[in-house]
Amino acid sequence: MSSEAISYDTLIPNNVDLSSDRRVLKALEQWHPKYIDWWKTMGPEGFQEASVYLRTAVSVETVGWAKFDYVKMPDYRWGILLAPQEEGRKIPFGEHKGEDVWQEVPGEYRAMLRRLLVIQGDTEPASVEQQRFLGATAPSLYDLRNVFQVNVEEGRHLWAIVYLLQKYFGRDGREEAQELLRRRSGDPDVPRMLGAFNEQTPDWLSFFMFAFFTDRDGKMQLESLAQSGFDPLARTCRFMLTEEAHHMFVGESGVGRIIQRTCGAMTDAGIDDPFDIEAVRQLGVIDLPTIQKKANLHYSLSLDLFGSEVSTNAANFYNASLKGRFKETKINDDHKLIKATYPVLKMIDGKFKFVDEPALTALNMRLRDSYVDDCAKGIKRWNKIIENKNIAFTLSLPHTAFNRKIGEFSNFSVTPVGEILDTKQWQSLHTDFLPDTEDGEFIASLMKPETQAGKYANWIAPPKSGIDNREGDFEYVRLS
Ligand code: BYC
Ligand code: FE
Ligand code: FE
Repeated sequence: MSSEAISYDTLIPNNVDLSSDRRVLKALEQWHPKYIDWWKTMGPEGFQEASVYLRTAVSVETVGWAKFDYVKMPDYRWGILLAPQEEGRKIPFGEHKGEDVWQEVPGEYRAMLRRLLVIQGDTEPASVEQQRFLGATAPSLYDLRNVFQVNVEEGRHLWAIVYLLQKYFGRDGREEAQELLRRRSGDPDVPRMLGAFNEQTPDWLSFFMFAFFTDRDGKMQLESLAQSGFDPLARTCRFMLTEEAHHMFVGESGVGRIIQRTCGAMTDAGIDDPFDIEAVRQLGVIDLPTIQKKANLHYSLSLDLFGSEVSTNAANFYNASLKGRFKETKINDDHKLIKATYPVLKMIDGKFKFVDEPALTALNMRLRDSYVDDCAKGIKRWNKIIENKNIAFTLSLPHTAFNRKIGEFSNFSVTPVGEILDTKQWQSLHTDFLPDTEDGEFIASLMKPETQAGKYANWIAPPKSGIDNREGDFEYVRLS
């Protein structure tokens, strides 16, 4: 079977010829009901019977890969879809650079690869768990549909990883697949693996910020894994990235629409001081300084997802040709990093300094730098919206040392502009930088569901255009 055709002859749509791979098909079929169980208990609360206008992948070609239709989420056709195999692909980096890519897992890298897969896989269901209560307060049917689309796709990403685990790791893989359904976001006994995935997503502003900042870590990590010498992983990630683009869109446009509405309401009311928080909140919209605080929070949590700036794990992943750099094949160097160095920001004698480290151990720092650049572009577009309304306010990314729990800066208290504070100063000032209880309560007070087609809650502007080119009053979710 060609890798383009998606087969629907088993319960699990796929382009990996599952019907002739009985062992893996059986393992997946046994896992399926457990997944559905998990989805029904930990997935979107209260909307399992609703008909949602979702897109389902029907091809892995870049054009026309999706079809839109009403689906009840538990009936979504979560499939196993790998991007087409590239003829003659060679390993692009690391010790095995130039060799043919692997179609099986090299024994010496089995443990390392399994670890990478499990960490990646763990984030997917975690985000669904974090978002499970948002349906009750959606600002429109359009937004409701979008969060559900993101959720089913994160579910599919879990399937993607579980397939790799079950196909290439036998019994251990099956055990890991079970564990992926057992851990729970925020549960102190069985938490998810990475910090940001145990945080709450209490409101829609947080959701959009998460989709902008945290899904973007997903994009960067998937880009790095898409370079992998282990070809099935590379191909899986390449297809996941096509879905990730929509998650970025939901995040960026969601925050953008909130900013637009806030600025519009301020202009209409003749308020030109963005720091007159009380006056702005009276309008039933979210003031810009609070939006900045939420950005500070989600950005700093997401920076932690890159791990320590200097990491031997990262060097090992790269040397093993398992995890490359962002746009690896476009970089002009030896792709082995034998003698190369890379500047790493550190705190030395109370001051920030760049220190050259071996480029191999500095790979997390490098990926984080690429991430920061990518985030900055989105911030610029948000600022354009504010500028167009002539409001004197600029959103910005906080200093990379701000509010960190992992890496070089985890023991320091640093403000968004990079001033170093002592613990006492931080205690009295941190609510200036991060959302506090009062901010949370105010935002929560706005979170009332809007379920009439074509209507939007007061605190968010309608989107520029509909999903799948649908008109403004299209019923994206049919509630039952
Ligand atoms: N929280 O050398 P270090 C996505 C652990 S998001 C808790 O500093 P390393 C998505 C680390 O595991 C993308 N623990 O870091 C987004 C290690 O533990 P062990 C997910 C952390 O290993 C939205 C120890 O600390 N994919 O797809 O170089 C919605 C020392 O580690 C954290 C990946 O992350 C943390 N933040 O890099 C849905 C790709 N950071 O081994 C989905 C795969 C580090 O000592 N993962 N630790 O027990 C990796 O490449 C790496 O594991 C990391 C960490 C980049 C995460
Ligand atoms: Fe994902
Ligand atoms: Fe995502």
